[in-house]
This record gives sequence, C-alpha cells and structure tokens, in this order.
Amino acid sequence: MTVALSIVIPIYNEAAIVRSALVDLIDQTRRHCDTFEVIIAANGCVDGSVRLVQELQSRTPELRLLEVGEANYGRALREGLLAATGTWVICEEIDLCDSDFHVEALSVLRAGQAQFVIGSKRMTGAADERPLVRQVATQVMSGLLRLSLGFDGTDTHGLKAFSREAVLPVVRACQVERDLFASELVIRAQRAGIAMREIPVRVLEKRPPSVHLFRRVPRVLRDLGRLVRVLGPRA
Ligand SMILES: Nc1nc2c(ncn2[C@@H]2O[C@H](COP(=O)(O)OP(=O)(O)O)[C@@H](O)[C@H]2O)c(=O)[nH]1
Ligand SMILES: [Mg+2]
Repeated sequence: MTVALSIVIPIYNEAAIVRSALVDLIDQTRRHCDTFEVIIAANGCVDGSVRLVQELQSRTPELRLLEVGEANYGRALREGLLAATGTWVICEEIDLCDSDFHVEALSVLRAGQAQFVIGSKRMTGAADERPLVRQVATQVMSGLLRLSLGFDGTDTHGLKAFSREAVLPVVRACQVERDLFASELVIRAQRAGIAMREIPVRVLEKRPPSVHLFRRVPRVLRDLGRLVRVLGPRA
C-alpha cells in the first residue's frame, strides 16, 4: 500500500505521553490528508510505550510500529524513513507533533517550492519556548556544523518534511547514527543540490527531553568528528 504522507516518529520510553500525542496527531492529520501512515520507530523502550502503541494500533489502521534494536535515535529514524511509503515524508518527535508545520510544509512541497522543508527553531519568526540551556545548545550545535561542515542554515535537529523520491538516496547514504543522523541527512541533502527551505516553527515540548543534555554532549562531539570524516569538511 502506498499513501500520500508518512509521518515517522522515533520513540524511547514515552509511556507518559505517547497515547494522547498519537490520538491527537491522527485526529489532526485525518482533517488535512486523505491517506497517511504514522510509523512509530521504537527501540530500547522499557516502560510499556510499545504496548500502548500496540493497543492503539488495533483500532487505528494508519498506525505502524517498527521495533529496531537498542536505543539509538538515528538508527530508529533511518529505519522508519526506509519503511515509509508516502509521496511525502515528515520526521516528527512525539513531544512536538506540530500539525501546523505539517500543513505548511506540505503546501510548500506540493507547490514545488522546495523538495526538503526544515522546521527551524532559530530563524526569524520562530519561537523557541524550551529552557534557555537547550536553546543555547541548539545554537552552539548549528555553529559547529557551519564551521566544520559548511552547513548553510539555522537548524538541523527536529521537524523536517521532504519528497521521499528525492531524499531516499540521501537517507541510504547516511552513515552516522544517534543524534547526528539528522544533521548528516540535512547536510548531505544540501550538498546533493536538493532544493531546501527553512520555515519557522514554535517549539513547546510536552515534557523535558528523555536523555539529559549534558550526558549527550561527549557522544555528540564524538559523532561530529565522525561526521566530518565521512562527509569531508566542506562541499
Ligand atoms: N527510537 C528512539 N527514539 C528516541 C531515542 N531518544 C529519543 N528518542 C525520541 O526522539 C524524539 C525527540 O527526543 P527528545 O528526548 O525530545 O530530544 P530532543 O530532540 O533533543 O528534544 C522523541 O520522540 C523521543 O522519544 C532513542 O534512543 N531511540
Ligand atoms: Mg524534545
């Protein structure tokens, strides 16, 4: 079966919000899209999230569940994207589920104004309502990506929407997992000459992040080194 839209969401221990977030998302998406699928890419969950998704799945035909190995955000997202069948694909996060972004990004894609749309937390018009320390972390990360890889934009992490046909080869080419998979995807797409467009988003998380920011830093820096090695410093 193929659908117009695939929404891919990696999840890790989200039992507190997964059910209500998905019920809302599916309800909202039915209003603006005739045929769609929501792919949940779970790995390493030990809190009953998977059981909650399975329960919902039994009465929600649009919902698909993938379970992929140990906890690894990038690997889960990659597997979800490879399993997607939609003409258009959206990368979501369970604590965001921003249907306004979906509608706006799909209209940009359908009008042929871009093949890859990024929801930016940092560009003019965006509203980042996360704690200050996380806003600064996003700013530092984007700065590092600009300096080390020539990234031309304001944000790589978070909401994205694209044409599956145009971007699938880029997904397949990505080598770095965990958090920096999303950055590799955006920078590779840019370097491949795919028409990119950033649109501003309002970010208000439904809960604090599942992994503490400071525990992520050493791993992110290691993966950044790896990303520079696999991509080469600049296009
Ligand atoms: N499958 C999977 N999903 C994850 C993992 N870590 C985070 N996520 C999911 O990725 C999304 C964003 O995670 P979050 O903790 O809010 O981090 P943030 O992106 O920095 O805000 C949520 O849907 C999480 O459940 C992981 O190790 N595996
Ligand atoms: Mg979050």
